[in-house]
Amino acid sequence: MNDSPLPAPTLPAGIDAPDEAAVKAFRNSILSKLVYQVGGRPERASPRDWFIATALAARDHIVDDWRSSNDRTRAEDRKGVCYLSMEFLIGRLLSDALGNLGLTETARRALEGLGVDLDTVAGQEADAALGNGGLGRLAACFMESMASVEIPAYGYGIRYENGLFRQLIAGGIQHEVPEDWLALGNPWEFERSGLVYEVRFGGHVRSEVSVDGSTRMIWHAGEIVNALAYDTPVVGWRGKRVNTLRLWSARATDPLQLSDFNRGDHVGSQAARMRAEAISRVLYPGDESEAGQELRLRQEYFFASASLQDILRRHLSNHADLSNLAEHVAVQLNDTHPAIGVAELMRLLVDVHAMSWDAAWTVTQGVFSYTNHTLLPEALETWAVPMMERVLPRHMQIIYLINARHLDRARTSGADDSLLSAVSLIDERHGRRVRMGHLAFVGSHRINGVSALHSQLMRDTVFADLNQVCGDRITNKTNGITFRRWLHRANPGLTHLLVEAIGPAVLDDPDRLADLAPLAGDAGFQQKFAAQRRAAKERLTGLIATRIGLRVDPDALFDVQIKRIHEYKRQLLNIVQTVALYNAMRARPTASWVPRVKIFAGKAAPSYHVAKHIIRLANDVAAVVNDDPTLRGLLKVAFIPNYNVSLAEVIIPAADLSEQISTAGLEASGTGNMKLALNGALTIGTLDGANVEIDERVGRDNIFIFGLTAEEVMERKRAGYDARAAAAASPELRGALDAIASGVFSPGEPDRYRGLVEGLMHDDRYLVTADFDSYNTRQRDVAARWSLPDVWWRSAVLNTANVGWFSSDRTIREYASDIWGVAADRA
Ligand code: HBZ
Repeated sequence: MNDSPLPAPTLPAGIDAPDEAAVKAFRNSILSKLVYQVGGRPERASPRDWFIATALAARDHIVDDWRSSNDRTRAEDRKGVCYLSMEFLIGRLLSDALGNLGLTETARRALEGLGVDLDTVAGQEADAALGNGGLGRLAACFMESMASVEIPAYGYGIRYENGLFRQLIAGGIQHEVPEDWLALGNPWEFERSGLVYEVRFGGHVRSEVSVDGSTRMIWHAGEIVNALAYDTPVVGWRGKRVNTLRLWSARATDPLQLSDFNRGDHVGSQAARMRAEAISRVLYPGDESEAGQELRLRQEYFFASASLQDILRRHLSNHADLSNLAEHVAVQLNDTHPAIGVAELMRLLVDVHAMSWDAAWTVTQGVFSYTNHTLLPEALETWAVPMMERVLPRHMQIIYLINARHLDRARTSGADDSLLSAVSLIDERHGRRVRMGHLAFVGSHRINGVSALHSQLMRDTVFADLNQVCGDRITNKTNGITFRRWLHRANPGLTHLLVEAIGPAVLDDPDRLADLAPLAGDAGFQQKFAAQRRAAKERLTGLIATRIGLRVDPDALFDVQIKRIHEYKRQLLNIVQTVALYNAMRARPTASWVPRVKIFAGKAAPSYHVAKHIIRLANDVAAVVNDDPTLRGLLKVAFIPNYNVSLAEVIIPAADLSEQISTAGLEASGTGNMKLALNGALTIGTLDGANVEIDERVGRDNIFIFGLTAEEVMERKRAGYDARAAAAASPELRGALDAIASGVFSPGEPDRYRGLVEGLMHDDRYLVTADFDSYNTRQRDVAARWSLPDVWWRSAVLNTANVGWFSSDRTIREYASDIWGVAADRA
C-alpha cells in the first residue's frame, strides 16, 4: 500500500498577472527566508525547505494587512464576530493564501527562477485536520468568507497537537495512527507568549460575605491550567481583510515538581504537566471511558473559558465596562461543544465583574447565538451532573440558577409538568444529566439549523418544546462553501473555462455563474467542460494507481461517495447496490454496461464498530469485483484511504456522480453535496438536508432524487418497518444481501458479514432496504443519461450554473444581518 504524498493541487495560473519587479522581490524574499530562517542553502534545499521559505515570504505580505485590519476595527469601534468552534478543518494554507492575495503567479515565477516548482512546494504542506468532518470544514469556510466579506472576526478553538487520525487500510481494515501536522513546523502560526489565561478546574465553592454585606460565591479551584494563544492569519479574497484564527494550547502552570524529580521520580514529577497538556493533545479523545468523557469536558471548558476571557479583555481595553458587550461582540456557538460558555460568561460577569444576575443574563443572551448541526439523539451532548460538579462546581450552580429562572418563566406561561421536564436543562430520566443543547438554546437570542429542512425539523421535533417556551428563536441559515477553495483552487481548469466563457466577474460574484445557463446546450462549450473533467479524472486515476495500485479507466463514470462513514449516511446502501450491479453484470456479461468506477473515501470513528465493518465490506467487495475477469473492467471499486481536505480537492473536480443518499431527515445539511454540484457533478440523492435546496435550484431534470421523504421515514418508523418483507419483495436486493451474507466477498471467512446482514433484517433503522429499489432504479437512470453525452453535459453545466447561492459568502451575510447585527462588505 503506497501512501505517497498527495500531488499538489495545480494552482490557478494567469488570473493574477505579476510584474517583473514583484517577481524579483518575492524571489529575494524566499531566498532570504531560506537562508536566514530555515537555515538552508539553495543548492541543497529540500522541497520542504522551499515550502517553509515560500510560506514565510507569503506571510510577510499578510502581516501588514493583518495589523491594519485590526487597527481599523478598533478605531472604528466596529462590532465583531467570535466564532467558537471545537474544530477548524482548514487543510493546507499556502495555495489559499497566495490565491487570495493574488500572488500565485508571482510565487510560481519567483520559484521557477530558482529551479523550483510551486506545485511541488505546495504539496509539501501538512493538511491541518483539526476537525472531524462537515462541522469543522464549515468553520474553516466561514472564517475565509468572513474575511472576504470584510467582517471583523476571530475564530476561537484548540490547537490540537494531533488532529484527526491518519487512516491506514490494511487487509481492508481501518487502522488509526496519530496525525502529526506540527512535526515539521508550522510557518503560519504566531505564538503569543504574552497572551496567556488561567483556566481553572475542580475544587469547591464557598459563599463569603463582602465588606458591603453582600454574599459572593468564591470558587476555590483545585487545579489551574494555562491557555496560551497561537494566532493564524485568515486572508480574505483579494486580500481585503485579514482576520485571526486564535487557537489555545494547554500548558501546566508548574511543569515540573523539581523536588520529586531530584528525588528520582522522573516520571511522576511531570504528571501534573501531562494531565494539563492532555487537554490540547488530541482532537476528539475516545469517550468510551469515564476518563475520556472528562477530558472532553475539560477541553470544552478550557477553550470556552480562555476565549471568553480574551473577548472580555479586548472589550475592556476599548470600553469602560461590560454592560454594552452585546453591542460590540457576537459570539457564535458552533454546536454545543462551547455551550458551557453560557455559564462561564455568567460566572465572569457576576462573580468576577460584579454585575447583577439580571443584567448579566441580558448581556449573555444578547451576545450568544447557537448553531445546531444534528438532531440524531445519540449525538446530542449531555454531561452527568456528578462529573460537572466535580470538574466545574461553580458552573453547575450557575446552570441550576439559569434553570430555575427558565422553569419559573415556563411555569408562569402555563407549562405543565411534562413540558417542564422536557424543557429543563437537567434530564432526570437516566441519572441526572445536563443538556448542553438546552443550555445553548436558553442562553442565545437566535438558534439556527443549517438547511431549510433541518431548521424546520428542529422546530417540529427535538426543539419544539423549547422553542414554544422561549418564544420563536429558531431561524434557518443554509450552509455554504467557499468557492475560492472549492472551485478556484481545487479546479483551476474549470475556473479558467468559466472566466473565458462568462468573464472574470464570476471570481468575485458567484451569482454570475447563472450566465453559464445559456451555454448549457452549446456543443462546443459542453466539449470544453467535459475536457476539464477528463483532465481532473486523469489526475485522480494517477492518484488511485499510486495509492492503492488499482488501474481505473478515466473514461468511465466516476461515481463518488466521500464523507465520514456513518450508518445514517448509508454507504451500505451504495455498497449493496454495487453488489446488485455486480450480480447483474455477471449474469449478463455481454450486455452494454456503462463503465463505472465506484469511489469511496472516509474515516470511521475509532470506536464505531459497525462503521469500521462497513469500510471492511467496501474493501472486500472491491477486492472481488476488481479481480473478476467476466466484468471486462467495466466495474471497479476504489476505497481511497485517509480522506482529508487535500484528497477532497483532488476527487471533487473528477466526480461525475455525487452520492448524497442519507436517510431523509438525518443529514442536517451536507456541504460535500454543494462542492460536487459546483464542480458539475450530478447528484443522486434523497430529499434530505441541503439536497432539497440543491434540487430546487438545479431543477428535477438535472438531479436524481429517490427514496422516502423525511415525513415518510417517520411514518414508516411509527408503523413498524419490516426489512425482511422488503428483501423478499426485491430479487435484486435479496441477491445482493445473500451474496454478502454468504461470504462471496469474504471467502476466507464466509460468516464475516452474516451479522451485518442479519442486523439489517432485524432492525433496519436507516431504511436501507426500504429505499433500495428506488435507489437502484435511479442508478439505472444515471447510466441511461450517461449514454447520452449531450444530455449529461447539459445537466452538468446547469449544476455549476445554478448553485452560486451556496457560496458561504451568502451564508455569512445572512448570519451578519439576521443573527449578529454586524455590517458586511464595507468599501
Ligand atoms: O455538520 C455535520 C452535519 O452532519 C452535516 O450535515 C452538516 O453539513 C455539517 C455542517 O453543518 N456535523 C458534523 O460534522 N458533526 C461533527 O463532526 C461532530 C463532531 C463532534 C461531535 C458531534 C458531531 O461531538
